[in-house]
Amino acid sequence: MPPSTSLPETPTLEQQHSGIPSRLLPKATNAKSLIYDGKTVSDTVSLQRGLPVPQGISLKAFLAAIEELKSVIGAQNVQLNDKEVKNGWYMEHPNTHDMMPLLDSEEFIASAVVYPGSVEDVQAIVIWANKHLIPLSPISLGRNLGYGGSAPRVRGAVTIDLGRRMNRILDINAQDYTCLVEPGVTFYALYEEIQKRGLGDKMWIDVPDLGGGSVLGNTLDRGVGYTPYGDHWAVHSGLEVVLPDPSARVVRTGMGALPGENTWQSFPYGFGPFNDGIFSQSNFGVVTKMGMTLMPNPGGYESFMYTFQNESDLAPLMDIIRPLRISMILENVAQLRHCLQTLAVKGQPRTKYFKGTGLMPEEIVHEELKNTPVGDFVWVYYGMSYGPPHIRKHKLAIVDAEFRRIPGCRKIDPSTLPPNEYFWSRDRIAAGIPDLVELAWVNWMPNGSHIAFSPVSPISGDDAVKLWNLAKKRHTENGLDLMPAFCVGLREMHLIVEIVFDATDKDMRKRAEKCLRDMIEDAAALGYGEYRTHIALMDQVASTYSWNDNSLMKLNNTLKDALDPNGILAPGRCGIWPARYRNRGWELKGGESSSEGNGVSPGPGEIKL
Ligand code: EUG
Repeated sequence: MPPSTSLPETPTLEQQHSGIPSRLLPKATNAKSLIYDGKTVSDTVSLQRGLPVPQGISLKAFLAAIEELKSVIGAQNVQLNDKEVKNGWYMEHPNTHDMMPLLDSEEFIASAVVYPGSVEDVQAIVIWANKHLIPLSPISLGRNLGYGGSAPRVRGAVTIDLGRRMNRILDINAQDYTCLVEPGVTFYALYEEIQKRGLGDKMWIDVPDLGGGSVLGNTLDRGVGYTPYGDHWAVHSGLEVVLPDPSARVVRTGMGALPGENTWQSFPYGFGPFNDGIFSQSNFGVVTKMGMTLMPNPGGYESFMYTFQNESDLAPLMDIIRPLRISMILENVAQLRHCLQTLAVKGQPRTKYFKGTGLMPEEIVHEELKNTPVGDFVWVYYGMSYGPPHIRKHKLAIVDAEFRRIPGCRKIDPSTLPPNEYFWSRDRIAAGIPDLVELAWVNWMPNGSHIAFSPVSPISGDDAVKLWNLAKKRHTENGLDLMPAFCVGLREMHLIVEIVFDATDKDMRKRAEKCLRDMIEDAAALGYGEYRTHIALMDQVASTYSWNDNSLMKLNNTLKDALDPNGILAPGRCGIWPARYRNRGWELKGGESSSEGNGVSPGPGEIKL
C-alpha cells in the first residue's frame, strides 16, 4: 500500500455527482487515509473468471448485444466489466460489484455498466434487455453498503448506473416544502443546493448516518434518517417509473398521473390503488424520479446524550422510551447504542486496543472509555429536542425525569465535549446536516467490511433483551464482536447489528454468514423479521415472511410475471425470482460458494404459482 499521504484527493460535489461537499473534504481525507491504512491487499483485483456473461446467452451473442446498445445510447455510455475491479472506499465506491463481499468478490458482479442520460435512454435499455433476455440491475448511487452496495444479485447482470448522468434536482418548492429528484441526487447534494439557494434557514432535509447515498435509492430501500421525518418512505410523494416489460412504458404514480397536475409532491395517493409500494424493495420497475417532502426548520434544536452503566438497564430503558416516543416527547428516530460501537467509531483498528484473537474483552472497552470525555458506560442514548427553547424545556424535563429512573443514568453536558466527539456528528445528523463520521467503525478490522442484521420489533424491554441475547449468543459462537444500535421508530424499533469483518479472511466471511443466517432464523422463530437485508440473504429473509403458505410471495410472483414477463429486471432482488429463474436453484440458503442457479429457461418460462 502506498503511504496514505500520497492518496489522491476525494472528488468534490463540484467535480462529480457522487462527490463530497467541500466543507467535508478534510474529513474525507482523514477517513480515506484511515481506511487505506487498514487495507492489507491491493485495491484492484484482476478478474480471474473473465467477463461475467449472464446465464442464458452466449458470449458472442452478449458481445453483439452490447455493440447494439452502444449504437443506441452511445459507446461512451456502455462499459464492459472484463478486466479488473477496484474496491475503493465509501466516497469512491465501485458500481460493478459488492466492495464488501460476503461470498467471493466475483459472485455478485456486473458484466457491464450502462449510463442512461434520460428516461428515454432507460426505456431503450429495457427494450434492449427484453429483446436479448439480458438481466438488468438498476442502481442510483450504489452506496447501499451493508446490504450489497451496487452489486447485482445475478452474476453478469448489466448494471444501469442511473445516477451518473441523471442527477438533477428538478424542483425545490419553498412554498409546499417539497422537492423532486432524479436517482443521482445524494443527501449531500440536496443539502448543499438548499443552502446555496438561501433556503437553509427555512427548510431541512432528513439524512441517514452517512450522506453519500441517493435520496431516491435510500427511500426506495426504506432507509432511515434522524429528524422527525426519519421514515423516508413515509414522507415521499410521487414516483416516475419505467416498467420492465417490452413496452417500457413510463408511469407516474399518485397525482402525477393527472396531466397538468399541481400536487404530485404534496398528495402522495392520487386516485385509485396506491401503487408506490410495489416499486419499493422490489424488482417491478426502474424509478427515474421521486418527490420528497421537506421539513420546516423547527425554530431551534438541542441534542442530548444520556449514558447508562449496566447491561441490564436495556429492558427498563426501552419501556421508558416507548411511551415517550409514541407521544413524540422523544421526537426523532433516536439511537440507543452499545459501548463497543462507540469505541469502534473512533476509527482505530481493534488491534490498537487488543492484540489477541477471539472476542474483544469487555474490560478493555471499559478501561478505554474511562479515559474519554464521555466516560465509561454500557448503553448511550442520542436524541434531539426540536423547537424554540421554551418549548424544548418542557419536553427535555420529562425525558430527564424519566431517564433518571434508571440508577446510574448520566446526562452528558455537551459543552464538556470536544468538537471531534462523535456526539456532534449525531447532533448534525439529527438537524438534517449530512456528515461522514459513521463510516469509521469499518476500520475495526483490516479490509473492514460490514453487513447488517436488521430485525424489527416492538419497542419493549422484553423484546430488546430477546434480540440482544440472540445476537450475543450467535456472535459469541462465531467469534464476532457485537456492536448493536437500537433505532427507535414511532411504534417499533429496528435493531441494527453491523458485523464488521475482514473481507480477505475467508474463514471470517464464513463465520459472518453463519452468524447472520442463524440470527435471521432465531429471530423469525420469535416473531421478528428484517426490515431490509443484504442481497446474499434476501431469499432467506423473504422465506421467513411465509404466512398462509407463502401467500405474500405468491402475490409478488404474480406481479413479477405480469409486469416483467421476460424476467429481465433485477432477478432475485428481495427474493423475487422471475418465472425464467424459478425452481432452478437460484435461491441462496447458506454455505454456497456460488451465487448462481442452474440456468434460465430460454423463453418467458413456465408461470406456475
Ligand atoms: C444503520 C442504520 C440503519 C441501517 C443500516 C445502518 C446505522 C448504523 C436504521 O437503519 O439499515 C450505525
